[in-house]
Amino acid sequence: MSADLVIVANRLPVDRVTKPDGSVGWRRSPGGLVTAIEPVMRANDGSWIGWPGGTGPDLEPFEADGMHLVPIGMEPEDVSEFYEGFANGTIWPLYHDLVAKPEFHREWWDRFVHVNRRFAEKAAGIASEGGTVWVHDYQLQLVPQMLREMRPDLRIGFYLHIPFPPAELFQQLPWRRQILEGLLGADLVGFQLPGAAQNFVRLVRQRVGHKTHRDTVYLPDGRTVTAKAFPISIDAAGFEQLAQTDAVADRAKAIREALGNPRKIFLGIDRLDYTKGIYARLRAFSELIRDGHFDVEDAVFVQVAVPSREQVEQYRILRDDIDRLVGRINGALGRIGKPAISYLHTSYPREEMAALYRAADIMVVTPYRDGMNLVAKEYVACRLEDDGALVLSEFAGAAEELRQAWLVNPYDINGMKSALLEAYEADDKQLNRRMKAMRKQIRQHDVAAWADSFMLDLSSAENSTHAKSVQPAVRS
Ligand code: GDG
Repeated sequence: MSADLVIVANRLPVDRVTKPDGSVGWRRSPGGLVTAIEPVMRANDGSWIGWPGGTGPDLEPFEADGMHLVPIGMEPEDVSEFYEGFANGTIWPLYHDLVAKPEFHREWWDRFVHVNRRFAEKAAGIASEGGTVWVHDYQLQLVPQMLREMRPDLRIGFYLHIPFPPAELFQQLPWRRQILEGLLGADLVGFQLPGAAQNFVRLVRQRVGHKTHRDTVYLPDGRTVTAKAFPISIDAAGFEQLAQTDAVADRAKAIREALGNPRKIFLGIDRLDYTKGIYARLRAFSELIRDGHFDVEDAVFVQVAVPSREQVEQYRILRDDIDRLVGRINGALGRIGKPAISYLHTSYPREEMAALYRAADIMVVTPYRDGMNLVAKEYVACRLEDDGALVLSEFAGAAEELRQAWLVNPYDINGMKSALLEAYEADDKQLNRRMKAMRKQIRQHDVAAWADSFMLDLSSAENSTHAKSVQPAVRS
């Protein structure tokens, strides 16, 4: 079986579930990436290569939700050295402005090379002659070059979902040249923001010595590589429809009631990750209560922290730090039945997320660095009445589009306090004006537009002599 379009991502778009009778099944994972890519996959009869989670040998390819899925198995050492090690202990903090200290271990790097090669070999084995392969994210930055060496006939695209750091930070990486060369195997390298694409081109010029002009890199063999921004988005219409359902509206009301119908509900929803700035935002909120700007009868902060990367030490430390902070704040400021912070360390179905977005008056998104941040966009899409306030970090990619949010520097606690208070006190007219503008932006730049524009640019890449063109997605 060969495919004209192959998606290669660290994870498959489904999660393994054990049914009540003990048999194993697959459930589509809720992420935005699946929604984004699915229509293009269908239009091209594509295949998706990825890790199904857990450990064990490669399983047989299978169909799920109408998609052809090709699992890559991982050994325990792959998980600890490739996934938790090099991907999440080296690259992740390095690419997020060193919010945590990256660790550099040679054995992690060796494993990273080994696992990237297995992904590349799998893709080389199933892509049709002249087909297109779209590789995703920081775990697989070596795949484009490996794949090009195996299959020069392919058109290869790469998209980085997280930030790409400035040269001053990237420089630290002992394997900086190999990563740059890995990415240069692609015809098109996509980033969230123009600044990231510029960082990449500058590094290629300085470190690899290739000629560059604006967004184009000229390789000695005559090939060119384009580096460009494609800001990712959400299925805006899908979220809007979901938010409109009676079930979600009823649930939003029930949430408000369960919280004691406070005047204002603040909300944070994040993977429990040290880049997301959860600690500082909870401190800022609690100080507003302590300083007497409002009290726990008026306002509550609902913080959903979705469990993430729990085997990585820095994530365990973060979890303990947040647990302690929430305990301290609630102990000092809460009253019986009225905590200042309602803290939930769990994940929820999409419907519950939409209900939380509808229930919340002030959405607080304060990462120290974030590629885009889809939660901010989802909140905006769910505000059917054009009300509600968004407090958003300047350092989230989304801040480049959502200019009408209350933009904050997450390192500046006093600045965050002022913004939270302004959002709390804003009148309906002001909220309405800001939210209307943000909703228009999200509607016009949804995830379908993102995927289409990437595929369009990729299909016009001129390098691969035999490459076939890929069909854009057919959408209703
Ligand atoms: C990376 C980059 C970039 C979260 N909790 C639940 C749940 N979610 C969904 C949200 C949202 C997604 O997960 C999270 O996306 P973010 O963009 O906020 O953050 P990362 O996970 O760090 O994503 C980021 C993104 O890739 C895309 O390129 O924007 O910068 O770091 O869609 O709704 N969904 C459900 N239950 C949960 O409990 N169903």
